[in-house]
Amino acid sequence: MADNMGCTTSSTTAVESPNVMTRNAEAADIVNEIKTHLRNLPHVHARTSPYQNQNGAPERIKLEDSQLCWKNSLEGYNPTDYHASVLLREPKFPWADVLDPKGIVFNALDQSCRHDRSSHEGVYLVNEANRPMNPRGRCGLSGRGLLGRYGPNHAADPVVTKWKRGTDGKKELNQDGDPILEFVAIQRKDTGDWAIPGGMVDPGENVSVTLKREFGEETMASMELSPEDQEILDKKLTEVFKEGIEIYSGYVDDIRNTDNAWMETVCVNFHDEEGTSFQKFKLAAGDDAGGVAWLPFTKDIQLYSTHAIFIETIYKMRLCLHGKN
Ligand code: RP5
Repeated sequence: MADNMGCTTSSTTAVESPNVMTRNAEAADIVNEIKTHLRNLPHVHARTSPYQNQNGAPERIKLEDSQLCWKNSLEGYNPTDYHASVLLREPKFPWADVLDPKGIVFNALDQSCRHDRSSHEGVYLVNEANRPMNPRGRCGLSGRGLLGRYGPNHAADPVVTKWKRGTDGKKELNQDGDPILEFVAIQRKDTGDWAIPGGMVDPGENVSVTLKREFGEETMASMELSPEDQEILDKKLTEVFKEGIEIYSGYVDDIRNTDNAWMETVCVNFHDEEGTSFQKFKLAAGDDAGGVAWLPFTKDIQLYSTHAIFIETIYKMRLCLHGKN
């Protein structure tokens, strides 16, 4: 795989034919496009009201696209300051900041809690009250909402894919004559949406570990297994998660975002081209998930936050890399 796609090094071909190289370059372009697209897209989910679509939750100030940018002053903008009660409980949860952020150093790795306060988006603004400012602009609500950390709250999204195959092992085709991509999805308990089985990066944790851990917990109920079975599962996952392609790293338009706290993710695709390894996975919804399934990607698929854009990119990239055979 081409390095500029963020791929792990492949152990296979040493010399690639021109045809393969062209396809790799095209696939890299598809992946680069998503970043540009998402960077320029005004956030929408982060403006839905009431907060998290929950009855009784605070209302956000209604904002037009043209009113998001911090550089343009917005007279009378005085949003509700909201921190979910779970964040204010004593003793503090290790994953949550204290209410007053004045001692916190942003845009850097915070050694005190091993939380990375730097952003995939570059340096973000911090206001005079030492509150970080959402890199996509206003959300109509200040505070942290349901998010534990001021500034970026880092997640990782593993997208496990394979081609849909019939009982004869051949790829099934859609109406356009293209193969159908299936991915492992979970149904979120909080919103009921189907989503990529992603989750938060633990303090000091390497993203590659988060990807594997979250997939195990959410789609294989790894937390309910005995320590011996957990070890066996971990070995299996390490094997299939050896090679992935990074699709995106950056801001996520999540309904929990506020003016001062937001989600960011690293989305990585792990693909089973031959349909031999992931087939053996026994899916079982973990604690956080209401359901788990292999879902086929369709153009009109509705998923949590920007997850449908990630899957669409992966579909285009995989078609490009492997053709229609
Ligand atoms: C989304 O929230 C990310 O893309 C990731 O899928 C998810 C992480 O939050 P939890 O699932 O841990 O709530 O923004």
